[in-house]
Amino acid sequence: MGILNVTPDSFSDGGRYASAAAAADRAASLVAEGAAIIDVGGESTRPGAQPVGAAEEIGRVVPVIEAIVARFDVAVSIDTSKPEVMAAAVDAGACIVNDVYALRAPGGRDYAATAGVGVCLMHMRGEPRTMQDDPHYEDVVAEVAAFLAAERAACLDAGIAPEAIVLDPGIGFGKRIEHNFALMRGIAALAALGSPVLVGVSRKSFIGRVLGREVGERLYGGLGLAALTVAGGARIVRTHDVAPTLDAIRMVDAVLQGE
Ligand code: 7PM
Repeated sequence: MGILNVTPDSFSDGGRYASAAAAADRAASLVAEGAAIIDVGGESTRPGAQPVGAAEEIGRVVPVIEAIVARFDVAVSIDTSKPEVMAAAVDAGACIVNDVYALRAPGGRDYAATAGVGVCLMHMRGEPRTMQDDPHYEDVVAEVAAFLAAERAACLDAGIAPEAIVLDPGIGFGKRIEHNFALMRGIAALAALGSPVLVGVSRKSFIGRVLGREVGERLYGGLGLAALTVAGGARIVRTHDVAPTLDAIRMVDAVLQGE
């Protein structure tokens, strides 16, 4: 899953791809590198970020999604928590909803069930503005697994198909570094819940903390984590750097498959 930020304040590539045409060019690169999914996001989920209105978010993402689906045979996911943005994005051609609130907003699950789209359910403790304020867990893997199992069950109850659901531990979302580490060691417990697991580690701050690297210098650290998590059972990796990530996980896959 290649990341395409269309936020003016995005930390890594949003500001530079503010227009729909430029964003579609960036999408072309992600597709050429081998992305199966392009994850389009119009609201920053960075810790401390201010929320964006639905109309503003729709205005950012819809032209980009339309341009991508017109040009490329690739799945588009919409990174949003607002049902009205989900609907506008799906009307524009998105087929997956990637929601850091796991469809908990009123109408979110019902919308996804009716639209028949894929859903990524991510664990987050708190909300982006405050989630990194002193998060605590007794057993982070067990608590995240219990949350994802409950949200998955709620989606099934709402009529979302089991094969439409992906689960995500939400690395960096309301977690200390030791929580992120435990979750990356514990992917198998999440994969055991019965849905494919997605992980997002690309360029995240804990890589910078361990290695002493700025955001543009975290690729190799992220590749190590992509390999680790795929070896642990993750099936989808959300990344800014598709080509190197695909090489890393294809090698892991080749070894584990024995061919
Ligand atoms: C600042 C801090 C800006 C963190 C952006 C981020 C995930 C996601 C994000 C993830 C899923 C980033 C994050 N991370 N969606 N959206 N899983 N499903 O590094 O880990 O891209 S935003």
